[in-house]
Amino acid sequence: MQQGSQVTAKAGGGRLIGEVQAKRGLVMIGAMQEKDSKTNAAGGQTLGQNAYAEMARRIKDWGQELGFAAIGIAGADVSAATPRLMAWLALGRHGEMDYMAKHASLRADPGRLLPGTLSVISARLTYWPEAADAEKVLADRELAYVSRYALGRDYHKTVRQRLQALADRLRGDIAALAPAQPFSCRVFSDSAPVLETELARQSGIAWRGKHTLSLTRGGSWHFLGEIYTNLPLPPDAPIADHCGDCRRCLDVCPTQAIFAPYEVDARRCISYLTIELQGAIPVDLRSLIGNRIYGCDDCQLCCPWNRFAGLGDADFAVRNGLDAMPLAALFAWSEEEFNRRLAGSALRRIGHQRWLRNIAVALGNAPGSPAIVAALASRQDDPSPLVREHVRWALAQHTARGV
Ligand code: B12
Ligand code: SF4
Ligand code: SF4
Repeated sequence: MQQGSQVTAKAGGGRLIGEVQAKRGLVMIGAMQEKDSKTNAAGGQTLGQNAYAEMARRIKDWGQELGFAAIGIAGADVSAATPRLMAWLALGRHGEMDYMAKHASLRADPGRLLPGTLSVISARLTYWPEAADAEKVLADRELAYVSRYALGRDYHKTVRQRLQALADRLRGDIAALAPAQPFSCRVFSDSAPVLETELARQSGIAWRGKHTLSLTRGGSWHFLGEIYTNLPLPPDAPIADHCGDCRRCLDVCPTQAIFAPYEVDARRCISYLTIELQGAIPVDLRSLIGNRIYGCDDCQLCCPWNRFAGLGDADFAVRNGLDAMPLAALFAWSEEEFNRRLAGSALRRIGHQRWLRNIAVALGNAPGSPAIVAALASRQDDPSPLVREHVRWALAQHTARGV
């Protein structure tokens, strides 16, 4: 918690310092600019290479002030990764995530998503919260395991708000340095067809782990976000991959969703089954889900690089005691309670019905105490056929075990 608070204090308190530094930077750049500027067709001044290099340095400083763990710059060409994306889609590994296939061409070409994009500012925001020990919660089958990224505030909004603040500073910088320079930008965090991991890799803020997630020497407990812009910023170099011979993430995955290094079949991933899948969870995978009711962290919990991870941003601090709640208590939440308690949380995205579906599966995997069986029995006549079917399956597990 302490470390997380420090990050936020820096993000807030740094804003003033940042403004002073930014103004100071403008004076220096203004002086430099005479040497490093061009006149465009309209007769206005635009920036030269050195000025863009200086600007890239300022963007990284502002990013740090806003609480980002790292900022890097990539070009707008992701063609190295697109054949694998297309192959993954062709093999149907995206399952029901139609948006992955529907917007593949936009994902494959940043210039189609935002015309004129020349550079991508890629950012990492860390989230590991101070919470109950993850391994202990996973081992206690009466408790619900919620992925550590989803215990606090919904990251989509938080990351984009911070990136927007960064984009606003950039806009101010451009307006002061070269008012004739046309400026366009858009911010994203898991909110549009963007190949985020590939851009993070290219920008040098992470390498791609064998679990396919972005990874650093400080671990993988971070979110990614981007600013697409028409500015020709100088790209950073990718960093080396440090997975080496390790294959722990492949070996621990409960459903063998990582069936080869860098190959995830989403249809088997617990994150997909508990968050993305709309309908029934395939019966053969239910017992492998254990007590994970929203997402899964196993391929990251086992990763040696996460031993070096510190606490993340305070915005992702645990809410509602969700880090170690009894399954039976969560199963009793009415729809009104679910919506009220989870306002502002990513969990709310799945809706009450799928929430109950997931908890029913976990209760079916829990030890057969009378309290667990009674909790399940209380929803035998739930109005939702989806919930009823999962409750029936869960009760049958207990019957088969002789409870
Ligand atoms: C769809 C999606 C999912 C799907 C599919 C996951 C997947 N691995 O593709 C599901 C629902 C399963 C999922 C789960 C999770 N997700 Co997700 N997901 C996404 C999303 C929206 C798109 C990812 C994507 O494009 N997948 C398609 C595949 C084809 O692309 P790819 O993984 O980049 O790599 C492929 C190729 O490019 C190729 N490849 C590329 N380079 C190289 C290099 C070499 C050498 C090789 C061999 C191959 C190779 O290999 C793959 C083909 O199989 C991104 C956000 C975004 N817009 O990018 C978040 C994102 C990747 N997810 C995120 C998170 C946090 C998760 C979970 C950890 C959540 C959880 N705790 O439950 C899990 C982790 C599961 C896992 N091991 O991937 C974060 C990751 C942050 C981080 N540290 O990396 C992201 C970036 C969202 C964000 N903005 O923060 N996710
Ligand atoms: S999130 Fe869980 S199920 Fe998905 S790939 Fe990682 S370990 Fe496997
Ligand atoms: S567990 Fe090992 S192979 Fe998997 S991402 Fe971490 S270092 Fe790489």
